[in-house]
Amino acid sequence: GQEAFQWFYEGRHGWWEYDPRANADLEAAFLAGESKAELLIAGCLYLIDLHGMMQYNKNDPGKRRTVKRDRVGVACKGVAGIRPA
Ligand code: V3L
Repeated sequence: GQEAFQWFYEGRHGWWEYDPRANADLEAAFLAGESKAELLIAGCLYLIDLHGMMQYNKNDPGKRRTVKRDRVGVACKGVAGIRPA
């Protein structure tokens, strides 16, 4: 079927959706079979390990977050730090 997928990163007690542009970049890299993607998010460079399913802050790789690819519409905290109104 035509399932749609969304990428999420870990917050405190829940998941945040990546913003639409970052999500599109991650999905394209994933579908191309790439092992990693680099994203510039709010002036910060992040490495996303698409096999290990982990996001690393390139300025401080100790700052890492679990990521997941899940169905569009699953429960989450909001989009890229913005909670629903
Ligand atoms: N997209 C947007 N902002 C991000 C991302 C991302 N992929 N990764 C990190 N940040 P770090 P709670 C998050 C932000 O990992 O209450 C949430 O979006 C990150 O924002 O050390 O813990 C919320 O805005 C953080 O502010 O590089 O669930 C906020 O945390 C900053 O970059 C609180 O969320 C440093 O993260």
